[in-house]
Amino acid sequence: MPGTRFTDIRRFATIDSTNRYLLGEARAGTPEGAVAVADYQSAGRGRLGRHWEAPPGTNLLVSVLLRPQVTVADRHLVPTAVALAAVEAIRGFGATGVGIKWPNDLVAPDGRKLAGVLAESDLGAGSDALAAAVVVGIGINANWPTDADDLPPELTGLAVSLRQLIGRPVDLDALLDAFLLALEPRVEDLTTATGRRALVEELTSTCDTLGTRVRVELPDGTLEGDAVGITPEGHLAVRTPNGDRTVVAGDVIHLRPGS
Ligand code: BT5
Repeated sequence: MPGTRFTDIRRFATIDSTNRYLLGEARAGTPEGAVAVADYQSAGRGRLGRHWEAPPGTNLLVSVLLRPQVTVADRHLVPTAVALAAVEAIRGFGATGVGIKWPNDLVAPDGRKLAGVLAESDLGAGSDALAAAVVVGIGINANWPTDADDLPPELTGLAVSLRQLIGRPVDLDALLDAFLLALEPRVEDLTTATGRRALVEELTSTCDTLGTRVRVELPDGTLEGDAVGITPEGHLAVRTPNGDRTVVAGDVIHLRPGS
């Protein structure tokens, strides 16, 4: 994509996972900016060992290789930058009301999932944390599902496509271009304190989680409360009967509007 760092775009008809591929490339020293796009993934990865589904040729399945100059503490903003870029691209196609379910899912106004983001790091041996690679993949449901009957039982009522939201088929190349163009300035933002503040502000204004009652699955248990804010670091503030808690990472479930 001219005018961006994303000039090395590698296209695959079929691959196991664009994230897996780019992590291998990162270890081999491929510079920042490499992009992998697939028509089909035979082992598309979600978080925590889950799977990402998309029939061949229907959706945007893309990963980018970044070597962000951020400290480990700010690394969670890398997938945030990707999610925000995807929101801008999707809005450019005319979809309204698309928001982010903290931290990185894109959801329609009714809560159905439109896109998911997976960041994987390669800190490497002896890791110079500042130079380490991060591969961020995103699956955007562009043309699948076409309608509510089109989904396997486990995704029924949970997934939605851009095509369903705007009522017309989506050109995947145009969506990829719009996404990479929107991503470039946000990757730049990662490198300065002002830029990172802008990303957190944008996340705050785009985040559907705020004001809802949430259940958060944490590594050491479950937390339930009202999502009341995004901290300056981009973490989720949750008000519980036992006081306010800051969630740095976790799986969030929206229960209902907050009390
Ligand atoms: C995610 O995981 O949402 C991250 C998905 C990242 C996929 C991209 S595609 C390009 C790149 N290469 C990869 O191999 N992966 C990345 P998570 O939050 O764990 O959500 C996974 C869950 O979402 C699954 O367990 C299903 O319940 C659901 N799911 C699977 N496919 C879906 C789809 N197309 N739309 C909506 N939900 C889906």
